[in-house]
Amino acid sequence: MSDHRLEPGTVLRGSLNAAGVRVAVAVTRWNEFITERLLAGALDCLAMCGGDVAASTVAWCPGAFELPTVVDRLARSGRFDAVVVLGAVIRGATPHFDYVAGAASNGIASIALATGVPCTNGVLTVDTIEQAIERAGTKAGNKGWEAMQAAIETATLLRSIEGSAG
Ligand code: INI
Repeated sequence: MSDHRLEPGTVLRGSLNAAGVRVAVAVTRWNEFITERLLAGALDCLAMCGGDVAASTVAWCPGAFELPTVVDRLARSGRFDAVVVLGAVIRGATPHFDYVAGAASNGIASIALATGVPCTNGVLTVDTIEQAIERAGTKAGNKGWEAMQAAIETATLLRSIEGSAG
């Protein structure tokens, strides 16, 4: 029996219903003062979307440079529908920032494409600690929350595509 749902004109959307969505979070110990708030925001979002916080996996990584290695292992494990990646890279006086931030974001994007597992980017790249604080649950929202929301929406969208394939 053919399935018509991926024919031209099809509109598919993800949802923010996290019931049954298996999530892992990779988070850095570097700038933990910030990243613990990103993690709290992410788990708060998961709970508000009906996800199982107690069943989710949280992997604490040394720094943002190590995130891709850990994210790759989590994504390839087959145990997760999405991996949420959290960190904070704060610019210093040397080019180190650019190498660390670039390695993290390029790595996350490559892993998501290579594995087909949504890996969402909640790694702050900012010039100052104040900018990090603003994005970790104060006046500019919480990027951990946003990364979890994107993970749930993308994972459920992929399910909907798979459920639509004839
Ligand atoms: N790691 C971060 O996660 N954030 C930073 O701001 C940072 N700075 O500024 O250096 C940082 N460096 C450590 C890096 O991620 C690695 O852990 C380290 O280079 C060892 O590989």
